[in-house]
Amino acid sequence: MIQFYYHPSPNPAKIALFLEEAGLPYELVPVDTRKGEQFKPEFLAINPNAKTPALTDGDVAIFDSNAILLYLAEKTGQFLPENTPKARGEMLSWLMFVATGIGPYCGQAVHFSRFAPEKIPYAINRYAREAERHWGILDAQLGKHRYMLGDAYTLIDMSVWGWATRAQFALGDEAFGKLPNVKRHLDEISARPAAQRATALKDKFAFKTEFDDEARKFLFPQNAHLVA
Ligand SMILES: N[C@@H](CCC(=O)N[C@@H](CS)C(=O)NCC(=O)O)C(=O)O
Repeated sequence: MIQFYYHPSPNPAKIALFLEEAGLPYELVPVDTRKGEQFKPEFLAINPNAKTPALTDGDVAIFDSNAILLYLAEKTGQFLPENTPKARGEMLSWLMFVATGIGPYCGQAVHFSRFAPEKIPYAINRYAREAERHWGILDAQLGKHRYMLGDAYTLIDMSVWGWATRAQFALGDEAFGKLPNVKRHLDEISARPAAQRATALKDKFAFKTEFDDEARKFLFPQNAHLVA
């Protein structure tokens, strides 16, 4: 039985969607990152990076959302493009683009605009503009095709969906005005029954919602030495 280490945030959402789409049986294991559960030794043994999502499958332990998506797609043979060098090249390019562009730049855009104790215009501008630029590239791709790789719904669409659900939080309420194709793609996927089940997982546990000093200590441990 797969064990899925979960927190209701964008990267775990991708895996929730895949598991629900594929109909794979799994046990949901909550990791309340605002309470520091990502630093428990038993979780670090699965993900030394101390972040969600992670997954175990028998003797397999795998972390990083896009690696997990590829693992599950290869395991099930589902939501993959055709097995040609051209199609695999495109798939890997977009998978890494979401992993290294969309996720980190959205994360830092949110951090500097909403959570950083000092409002630093240079950092806010740098990450907001780069996040917008990355989303613009996805919007252009989705302007050419219904889905990221063409006519078929694949793991890349799931990877994009995880972050598209939070695009307005990262880029501001007006974000979709400039991203009509991303919005159309988000709405279509969010209406799928599997996406609704994936979204509902957050209600299975009482995750901490307060963003208090304890949460800040666990989410931003690198700042401990800055506090007077
Ligand atoms: N590259 C990782 C990033 C994982 C990540 O940043 N996860 C966030 C939730 S979306 C998290 O667990 N944050 C808690 C923390 O940073 O302590 C992935 O794609 O899985």
